[in-house]
Amino acid sequence: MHMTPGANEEYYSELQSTKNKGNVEQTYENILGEAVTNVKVQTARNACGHKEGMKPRQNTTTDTENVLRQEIMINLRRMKLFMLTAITLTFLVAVVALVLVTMKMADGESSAPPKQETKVQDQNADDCIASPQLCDANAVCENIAESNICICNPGFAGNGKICADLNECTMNTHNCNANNYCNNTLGSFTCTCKLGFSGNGTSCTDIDECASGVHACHKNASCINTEGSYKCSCKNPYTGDENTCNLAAECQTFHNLTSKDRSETYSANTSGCDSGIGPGWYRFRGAAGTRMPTSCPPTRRCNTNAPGWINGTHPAVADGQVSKTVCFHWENDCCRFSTSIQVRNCGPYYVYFFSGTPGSICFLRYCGTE
Ligand SMILES: [Ca+2]
Repeated sequence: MHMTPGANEEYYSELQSTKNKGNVEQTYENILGEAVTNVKVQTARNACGHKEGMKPRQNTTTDTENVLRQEIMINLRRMKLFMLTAITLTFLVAVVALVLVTMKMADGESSAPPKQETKVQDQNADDCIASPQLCDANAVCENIAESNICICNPGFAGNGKICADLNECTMNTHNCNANNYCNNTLGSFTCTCKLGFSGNGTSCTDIDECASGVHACHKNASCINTEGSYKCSCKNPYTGDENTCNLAAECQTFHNLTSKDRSETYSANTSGCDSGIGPGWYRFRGAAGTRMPTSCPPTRRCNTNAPGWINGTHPAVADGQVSKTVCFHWENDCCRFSTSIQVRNCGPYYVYFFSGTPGSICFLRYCGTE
């Protein structure tokens, strides 16, 4: 290529126009080499012109070449700086793009439709927390697949939105034992020892009111402990209830048999007859003795033919009113006749309930003895 020194600007423009192309540095080298060559050619031509009479311009050519070289080098440095800047910017842009892509992907993952279960759970969790009124106050809100549900607390029953207390006592689902009272409470129940039992509610034992002396039995009554309570039983010969025990009526009201001829030792006459005695309670007193004999007396005693005696023993006070057999001795038979009577031991004495004699025949009599 033939170039004049003034054509350097064109090459410089060409250089500028090609700086955006690939292999810029090589291009510059090529341009630089070509420019130098052109300068050398021009210098040679100037030399020829010198030969042709023109004054040679050796120093000027060298200066121009140096200026051009320096300018090209400056531009080359600028180009390198530009390239470095471009590469740096490209790298930064790439990094920023990568960050944005990463953030986008992360955001995409979080915003992408999650698994159904997770979504439901999150939504449900929000519902349970954000809207606790969805469930009854006595229910819990739980997350399950598809939707949240309300479950009544133990001790309650219902659909979760409305929960009603269960009465364990009436439903008989409590665990109170037979000695406990079941007390229904909201959502539960308690056990309380029944009256007559002591304990902590779950273990209750009977109180022995008789042994502890907390009973209310009468002084003439016996205290009998029972499971959960106690009973009072009037001591014989007392009768009544647990609060009042009085002497048995037959011990208070009776007929007195006091004649001497009623004694089993009496044998003067035999005309006595008790076919019409009673009915009523009788007590032997005075000359008649204190009670009936319990062994077979001889016949014709007690002012009668067949004297009556008790075949057996007298009752104790504690025995109360008892039935006894009275035998009448006749014709060598100690119990030729017999009848049943009532006897009570009144403590200091006995009373007997007589009502005639067997067959209402004569002559039979109830006899006394000491
Ligand atoms: Ca008791």
